[in-house]
Amino acid sequence: MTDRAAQADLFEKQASQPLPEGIWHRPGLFDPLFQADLAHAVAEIARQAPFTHPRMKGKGVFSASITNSGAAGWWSDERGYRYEPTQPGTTTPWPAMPPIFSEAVRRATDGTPWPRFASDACLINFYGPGAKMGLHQDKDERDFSQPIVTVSLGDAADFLIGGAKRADPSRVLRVESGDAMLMGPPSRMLFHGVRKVFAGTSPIAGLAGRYSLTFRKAL
Ligand SMILES: O=C(O)CCC(=O)C(=O)O
Repeated sequence: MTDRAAQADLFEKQASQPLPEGIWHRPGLFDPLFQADLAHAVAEIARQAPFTHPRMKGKGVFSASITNSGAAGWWSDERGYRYEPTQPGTTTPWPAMPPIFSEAVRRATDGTPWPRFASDACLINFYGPGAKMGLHQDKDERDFSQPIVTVSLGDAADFLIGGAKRADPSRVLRVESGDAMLMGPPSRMLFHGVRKVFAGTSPIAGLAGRYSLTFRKAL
């Protein structure tokens, strides 16, 4: 068996295993109309706070481009990772979270252990051709008892769920437009990333690529 076939075989076996406690994958939670409305809301945010490829602390830039909405926006440059109350280099706040974002979070957390999750920061990643995100932990927030809620829009992607250490084995989960994904305790600090985005699979008219809306309690 080739390495690639062995990996595909492993991923297929993993797909039938239960997810770690605290990880909730809610496929198809949002219908096509709601997805289109979310995508419009993202376009409006991007009009006020354009997508950019953030710089890494070391060399290089992220392959996904980002913008933010809410009281605080996640940012990265030579000073490192952090949340910023205004768009970097300006005194302009990030665009406020539109009501449809709060509604998405409400629906995503309904029936989970975190029904009252109140997000103050939405990081929006855009994955164009070839973009991905390496394994990392989300640790720039103050309260790790709060979950991370991610909504996928556009192209499907392979999401990686690793362990508590970067070198731990990871499993892959296919996420599609309209899915919600929650990472809460005891899995809040697991390494995770995006291995591949499947270009051309977006069901949303006018969206070529993938948005992930990552709601967090940052402050
Ligand atoms: O795009 C995704 O689904 C994951 C995004 C992510 O891990 C992050 O922004 O930290």
